[in-house]
Amino acid sequence: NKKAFIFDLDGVIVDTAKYHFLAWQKIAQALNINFTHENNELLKGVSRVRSLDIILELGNVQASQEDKDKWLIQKNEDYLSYLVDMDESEILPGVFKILQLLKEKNQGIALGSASKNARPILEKTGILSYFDVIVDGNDVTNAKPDPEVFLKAAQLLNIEPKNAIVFEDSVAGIQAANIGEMVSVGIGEETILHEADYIFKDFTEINTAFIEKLIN
Ligand code: B16
Ligand code: MG
Repeated sequence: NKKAFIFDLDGVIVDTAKYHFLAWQKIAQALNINFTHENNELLKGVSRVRSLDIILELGNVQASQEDKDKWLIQKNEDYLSYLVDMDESEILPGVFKILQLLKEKNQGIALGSASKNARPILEKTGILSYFDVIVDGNDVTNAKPDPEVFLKAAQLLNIEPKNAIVFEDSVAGIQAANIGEMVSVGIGEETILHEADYIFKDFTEINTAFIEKLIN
């Protein structure tokens, strides 16, 4: 059976959260807002615009749209500067093996990410060619937990939502998969991702038998 395997990007394929953190921290510092690693968890899977709002709320800072637009541009320029040196060594453990296995088994492979920088990241890390379909922050109007990004990906693969499997590291992403009536696989901590149908620490914990079970 052909299924749709939909991967989130940040936290699933690569750990770009550390670069998002550095770039947001610069903005926060300039505004005298204390922004910690713990706060950064709140930004996972969340859009760029919403991320800024969360940071401003943390610091109780009100700002004009003009200022916000300026900071959004600054943040992204700084973030992109961290991506310059990215290569395939940044692909998280076990990801290549799973992609290879899915290709061998003729499965549909899609990206479903909130990021507007998804394509260059996949290119730089050398895995773009594995993906039949890419749906990212440039293609959707509703952010996770709205299932739009995953529904679009399944539709482009011509596969029904119930035959789609979503790999996600964020709570909002797991909720999006569940609302879309897809199979949700959490990658990360069980305590955080308990709403997922299945949970693994990382892809090295996912074996061939599990993938075969999903396919059949
Ligand atoms: P950008 P994902 C998300 O990626 C990140 O988790 C989130 O922290 C970030 O704000 C968002 O992408 C937007 O990214 O600024 O590059 O458009 O987990 O949905 O792959
Ligand atoms: Mg993510």
